[in-house]
Amino acid sequence: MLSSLLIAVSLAVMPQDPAPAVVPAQAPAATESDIPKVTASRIWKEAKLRRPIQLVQRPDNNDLVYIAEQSGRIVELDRSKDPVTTTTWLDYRDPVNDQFNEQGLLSMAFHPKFATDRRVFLYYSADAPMREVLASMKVGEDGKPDPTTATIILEQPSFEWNHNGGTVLFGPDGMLYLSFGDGGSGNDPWGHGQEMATWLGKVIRIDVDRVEAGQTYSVPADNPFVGQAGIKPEIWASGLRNVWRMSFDRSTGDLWGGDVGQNKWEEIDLIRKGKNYGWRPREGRHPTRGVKDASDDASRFEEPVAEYDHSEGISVTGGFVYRGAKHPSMQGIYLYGDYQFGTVWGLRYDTKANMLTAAPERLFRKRFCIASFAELNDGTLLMCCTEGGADGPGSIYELAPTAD
Ligand SMILES: [Ca+2]
Repeated sequence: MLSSLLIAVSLAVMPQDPAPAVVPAQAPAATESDIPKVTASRIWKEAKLRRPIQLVQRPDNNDLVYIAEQSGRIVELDRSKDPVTTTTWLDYRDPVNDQFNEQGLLSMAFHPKFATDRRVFLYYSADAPMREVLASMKVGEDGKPDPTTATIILEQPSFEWNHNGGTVLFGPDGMLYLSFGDGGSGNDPWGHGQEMATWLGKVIRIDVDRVEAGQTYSVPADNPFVGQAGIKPEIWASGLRNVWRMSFDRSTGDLWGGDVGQNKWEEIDLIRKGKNYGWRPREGRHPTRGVKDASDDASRFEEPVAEYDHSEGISVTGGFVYRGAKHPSMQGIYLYGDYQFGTVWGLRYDTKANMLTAAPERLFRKRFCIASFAELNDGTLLMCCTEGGADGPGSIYELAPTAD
């Protein structure tokens, strides 16, 4: 996320990419946009937060929300109280390594059947050796995670401090999905995005419910590359640089992701089974230079749903499709933003016809850093932000149309 700026600066000496723009596979529909004006209002001002990087709600409780702070602390917020109350739900700052600004506790997810399966899943950076960890922990009778039940499901060694992904979440199929960055540095020097023998630069899909003795997960039989030599069978989609945030559309089941760009293009992708999203031969809809690959062969790659260049933002934060009942005019709109610029856009996309039905529209730009969007059980969309730059205090905002 935020290090896009650092990367962009550190790579300023590299030859600039003169790649010509290619025509998008599907041009935006030429209809008048029906995307309403949307604004963000701060909520829960009493909550004292530091670098909130994700907010999730328990599937079985509408009052309690959980806010993951990058340091490794998780805050439980009771929104049924007025004013809201917060308590430290888990202090995992010791196992979590947040030395550099893309490291830390990066994502969390409750088991979708949390009422009966009391596991919470954490994705975080660890040190010595530097690696990313997916772990689970049981929530005890006292309602808090019990660190003595922590189980490491998988680990991925880090090549660099940056591009660590990642979002952990469950699909409507009950499977666990996790996004890995390309291993870091800049311009994917190891070629991980296209290398199918690594999880780096991929979204993976695993089953944490049907697990044989001695294992921590199983590979679903319908994963796209099961049984293919030289390919990690956990891989669901490839050619991704650093999907910081992704989400499922609760209505259609589509997986949406924001793939953070190098120094030119930020992209929104519909992440589909077995598809290749082009990194590093391509950034957004554009071929890159300096790769031994058919970089102008767009047919091998899945094009983004939307993209924007670095005059409009430098680090995309994937959002959610709004499916709440409260704001009919926002229904079906995919909202996403830019971490560094604080801009939020909305678009509509027909995922069956594979075309935009409302081109990306800039809804607002505010002076905060958008670390994440969040979806409550009732479909309400929120944002986790830091004020006054990346190190400012954390705040939660609610997204709503200015008029319904
Ligand atoms: Ca791409």
